[in-house]
Amino acid sequence: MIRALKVLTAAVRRRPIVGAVMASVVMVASTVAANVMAMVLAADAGAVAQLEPVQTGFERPVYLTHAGAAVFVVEQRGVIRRLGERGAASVFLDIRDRVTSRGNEQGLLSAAFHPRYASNGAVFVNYTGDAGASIVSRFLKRSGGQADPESEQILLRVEQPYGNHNGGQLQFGPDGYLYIGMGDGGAGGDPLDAGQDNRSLLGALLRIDVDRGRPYAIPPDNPFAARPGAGRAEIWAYGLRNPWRFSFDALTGDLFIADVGQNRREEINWQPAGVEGGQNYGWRWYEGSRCFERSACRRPADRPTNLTRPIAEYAHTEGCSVTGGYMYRGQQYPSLAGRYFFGDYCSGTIWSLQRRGDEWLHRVELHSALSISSFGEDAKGNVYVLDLAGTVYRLVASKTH
Ligand SMILES: [Ca+2]
Repeated sequence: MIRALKVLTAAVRRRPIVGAVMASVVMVASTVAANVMAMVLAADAGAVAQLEPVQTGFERPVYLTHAGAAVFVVEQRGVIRRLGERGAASVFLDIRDRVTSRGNEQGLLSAAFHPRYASNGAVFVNYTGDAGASIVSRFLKRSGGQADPESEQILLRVEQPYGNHNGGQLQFGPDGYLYIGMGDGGAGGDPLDAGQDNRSLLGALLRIDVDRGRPYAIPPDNPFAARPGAGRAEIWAYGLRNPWRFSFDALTGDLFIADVGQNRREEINWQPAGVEGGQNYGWRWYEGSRCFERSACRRPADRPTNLTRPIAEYAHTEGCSVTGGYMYRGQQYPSLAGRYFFGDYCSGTIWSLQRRGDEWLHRVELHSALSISSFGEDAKGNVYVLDLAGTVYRLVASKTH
């Protein structure tokens, strides 16, 4: 049984090229304190997932990804290790000499293997460099199978005015372009208005072509590619606060962006495959579906009209920092199929979202004691859950399924 949901119908904005398709927004958060208490005690009836430990002993693992059958774990201080191997033998890349990880949200934050990694050996990383800047670099594999720390080519350097909200996710989209999540620059309340300022690369999802140009090219259909006065050409979507984790559905190419909230709401945004870019996800006008600053809501004439609302959100009674996950597309556990799993760093709760027609149904899948730093996916579609304390888990079907 799915708990009673407050379902709001809202338009998920698509550009005219794909038509105005209506979808629904499912409000994840319960407003009833009694429901919140019940959720702490047990997962919702019918929950399908549980956690199986895979390997422990990692130092602040913050991301997991794969290249073919090989699975890699990113450690925040600046090391990428192969899952399944121990000690020095596991080290794939060590760039601690250039990674700053003083702040909780700084460090080596993710990696993405080129879609043709098997032939070109290129792996891309996002880390905090000197002066706290966000750096996106490419490294190349050596003949021994490890990445060469001396092969670094910096593609992008974005100065960060504060230590927090560095985004950090890299993903190759189904279009072959590299997507880069950028936070709003930090502090609180987006003092730079970076989310809505498209002259800034902060507070946005960027999209670049790493196969052309030096060091990269702008995809010609990026929303501001032909309108340089309207915004930076790298921007694909904006209005984001700290999109710590986003992912593509391995089957459909749909994009899920989890945006970390400030005071009240955590949210999941959804961008169906094939839509044009330029989505405005609302920050700092909105935090989830709520006005962030009351004064902004009193000036409706100033409010942008092009906002894309989240498909799901929850209140800070249920967590404090959303960690985006993955749509399960593995073959091994049919009961998990078609569910997007995500969690909360503070509460350890893991939810799933499932699309039914125009609605997104949600369910609490389990309550963990983990500090969920990230989810990850391998080539078989297995979904992993990372505990910042050092252990990698795999999502498996619960014994009753
Ligand atoms: Ca938003």
